[in-house]
Amino acid sequence: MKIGFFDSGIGGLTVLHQAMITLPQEEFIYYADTDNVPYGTKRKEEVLQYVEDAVEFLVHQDVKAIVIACNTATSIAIDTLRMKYSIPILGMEPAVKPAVQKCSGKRVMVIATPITVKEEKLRNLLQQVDDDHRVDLLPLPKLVLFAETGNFETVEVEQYLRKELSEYHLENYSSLTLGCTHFNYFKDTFRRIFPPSVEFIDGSEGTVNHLKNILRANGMLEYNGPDVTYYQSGRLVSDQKTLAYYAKLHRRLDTMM
Ligand code: DGN
Repeated sequence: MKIGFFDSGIGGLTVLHQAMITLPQEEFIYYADTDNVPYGTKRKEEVLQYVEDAVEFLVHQDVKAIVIACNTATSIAIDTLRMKYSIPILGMEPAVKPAVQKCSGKRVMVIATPITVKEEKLRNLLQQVDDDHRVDLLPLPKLVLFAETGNFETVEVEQYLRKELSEYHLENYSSLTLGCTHFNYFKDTFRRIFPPSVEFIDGSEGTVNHLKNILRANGMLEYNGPDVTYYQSGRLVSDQKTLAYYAKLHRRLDTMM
């Protein structure tokens, strides 16, 4: 069975990319809601409806798990989706906790869409992990559209970011948390703007590792996907019984790691 990935546009591809590296045996379906991108500046109720429609579509493709590879959609819809469906539904979360843990007395900047910044989900997370009020939240509403129009490494993008960041003393920050999956496309531009000591943190790896753990715990990891072709003494193995046996061995090895 396949794993469904969803985002308003190309942002979630950055998470899918990570998943393809970590889970090379799996098959994926990627759903981009290109008719309705961007979400981050729309009304909450409207976004909830778009997300519910997309997830319904993926569920009908008979996926075994869904990754909401969008922080904005996660903030608004994850609780509703989890109540509605029994398959694992994973979301994104700005990686604030690791950022605060390793800030060594400096400040932490979190950038995201306006919805993610405003939503209760992020506020609750900050209450749990940001006792010393080290985190600054900055909405960057234009970046998603820049990404969707292929505007990545341009003067316009750099000027926009420099202007939005002009009020901040960037040398006071230990890290920049990318709280929107679209923002990964601008890492090179951020690198030019931020001092070299500022670390960039994004949530893709955390979400994908979580996905792997959930699939493993439910016995749903693939071991005989299209990427492995087996031979026995030069003969292609194509009979289902042997392939199933190899898959069983992989599963066994996996529990031993
Ligand atoms: N990629 C989405 C996120 O992580 O928040 C942005 C969605 C949008 O359309 N603004």
